[in-house]
Amino acid sequence: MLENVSKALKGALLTCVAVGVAGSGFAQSLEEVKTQRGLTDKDILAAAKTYTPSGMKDEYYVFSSGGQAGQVIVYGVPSMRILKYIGVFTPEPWQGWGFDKHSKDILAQGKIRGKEITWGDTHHPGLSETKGDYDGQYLFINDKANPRVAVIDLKTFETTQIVVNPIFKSEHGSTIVTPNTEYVIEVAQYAAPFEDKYVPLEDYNDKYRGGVTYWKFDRKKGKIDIKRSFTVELPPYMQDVTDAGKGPSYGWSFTNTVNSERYQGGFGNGNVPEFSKRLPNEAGMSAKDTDYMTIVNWKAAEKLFQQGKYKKINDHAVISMDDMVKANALFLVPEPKSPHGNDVSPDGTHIIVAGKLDTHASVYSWTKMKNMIDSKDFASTDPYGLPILDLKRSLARQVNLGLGPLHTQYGKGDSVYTSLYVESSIVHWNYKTGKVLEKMPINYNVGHLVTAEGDTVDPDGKYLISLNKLAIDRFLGVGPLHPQNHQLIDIKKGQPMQLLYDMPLPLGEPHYAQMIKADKLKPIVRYKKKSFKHRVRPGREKVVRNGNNVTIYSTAIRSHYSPEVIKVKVGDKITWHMSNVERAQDQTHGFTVDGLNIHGSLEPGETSTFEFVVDKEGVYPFYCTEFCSALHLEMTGYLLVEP
Ligand code: K7E
Ligand code: CUA
Repeated sequence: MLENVSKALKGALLTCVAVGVAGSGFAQSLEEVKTQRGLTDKDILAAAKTYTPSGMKDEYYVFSSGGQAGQVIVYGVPSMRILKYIGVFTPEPWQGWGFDKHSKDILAQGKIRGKEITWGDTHHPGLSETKGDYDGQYLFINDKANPRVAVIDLKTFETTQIVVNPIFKSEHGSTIVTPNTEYVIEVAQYAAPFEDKYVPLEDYNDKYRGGVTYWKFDRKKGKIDIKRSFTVELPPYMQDVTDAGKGPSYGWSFTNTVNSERYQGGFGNGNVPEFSKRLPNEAGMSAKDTDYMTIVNWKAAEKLFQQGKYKKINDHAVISMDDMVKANALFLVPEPKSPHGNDVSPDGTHIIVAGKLDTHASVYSWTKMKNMIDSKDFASTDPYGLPILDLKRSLARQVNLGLGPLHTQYGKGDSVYTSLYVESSIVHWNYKTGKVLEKMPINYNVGHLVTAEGDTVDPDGKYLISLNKLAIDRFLGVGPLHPQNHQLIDIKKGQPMQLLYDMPLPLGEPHYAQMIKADKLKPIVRYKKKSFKHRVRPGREKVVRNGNNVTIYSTAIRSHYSPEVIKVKVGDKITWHMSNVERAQDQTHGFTVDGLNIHGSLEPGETSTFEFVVDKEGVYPFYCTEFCSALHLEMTGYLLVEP
């Protein structure tokens, strides 16, 4: 330890030299800085482990949900430097996301029952996988509030598709990918009728439903193939966090299921008769000692789909519970009260479930459960005919971890880390022996955890991030709404966990994140010009009028637009194609026209299109919004609108 500290001190000293003003030597000695700022050796060590000098790059990318911001946050580890907010469900002006035709069209894919939705509640980003390993090609993200999933292309870090779930009214256990990204899994949360119609709560048991949707991913096209996707109908319980099986459990998915009481806010039809009608949901929904894990054989469901054994609801294929049960492909196993986290081990042999209201984590053995499934050895069935496996005989072990265990992440070997929401701690334990190894307090109230490559078949260990809900006293005050706090923790094997860094996140409430080796990603630095249908070549700029329709073909390059003066008439329908004809890396030009709610961010090689009608005569300056050169202010022009 001491040796490490002195090494780190030396590293930090070297850094001091590097940042010192040339010729002036040390501004201050390391000892002076330590004294002045009240830092300990441990602090200096933590700093040296995260400090990333200018030009040095991070080892990992983190893709974090942006929560209610409806976006994805990208940052680097170990520096914790934010790299990007990817506009997904919410317009993002800097990127022009939601302000040009292309991005408006993608956002319009996310309309729900005809209504435009300009926010989202993103929870679980899912990186595409090949053989159970992150492959760095695509990222998926869900919207819990407005049941949708989005596809992000990691070559451009741009959202390329939004798919609305046609039958769910909310969702949560999404987006989970199967080991070869065959499917992107989306799971309903609050039971509701699949059809878009009113059904009284009295019919809850019969007509309200949960479900799990398997969105077929076409990797070549980089798109979800809606026609080859299907939903497995589930009882009107509340389905929750989900994980995909791998190795011996490949072909299966596992979903936590709460409110097996089917309680409905005290107005219900007597599903929990011992409760008076005045009890709130939180009591009625957690009345029973156990809930369920829902086990789905998606390979078998895929077969039923291919055989046409489904009915169409809102033009979407739904496989019935009955058909799934008949195909020996749908099961339940009890879980301790109000389970939340549900995490399949890297080798696919175990599933760790943590129930918020139980101090234990339950380690389920897939071998045991599969044996019971194969020999049709069931303890009972639920009211919908789903076979229920015996709880005790499904468990490998239960381990007492502490108060409010939530989510588990896998480290190296048999090491796992579980967040304890109520205790505000992280517990490190061995899921194969059940031994608790270490507990570490965090600040404060952790939700999910993320480890390096944690959801792959071969996690890296190394780093753990605690995705904390509260920050309370950790940062400078910014009013009653505090930032979230992502705490980076060193979990290198054989050493005690060490807190390295607190990062305030002032965007959304991130729920889950995934951490991927940086060298797996191959982002581009310029667009292939040919990929844009309306590309404008230098020298071919023009304005074409066809009746009331005016099409403008223009280019942008340092430091001018062509053309610079454009005359149109009031009421003209304008289609404005703009190509950034730069080759140089990072030479972005912006584009906006006064008062029309238009904004483009044109990266090198990119063509964007803006469509609008000017319904008032006048003089409309347009200009480049990105400080692109010394003559950036001069990158401007006039749109003259004649009466
Ligand atoms: Cu626990 Cu949406 Cu995964 Cu929040 S969820 S923490
Ligand atoms: Cu182009 Cu400023």
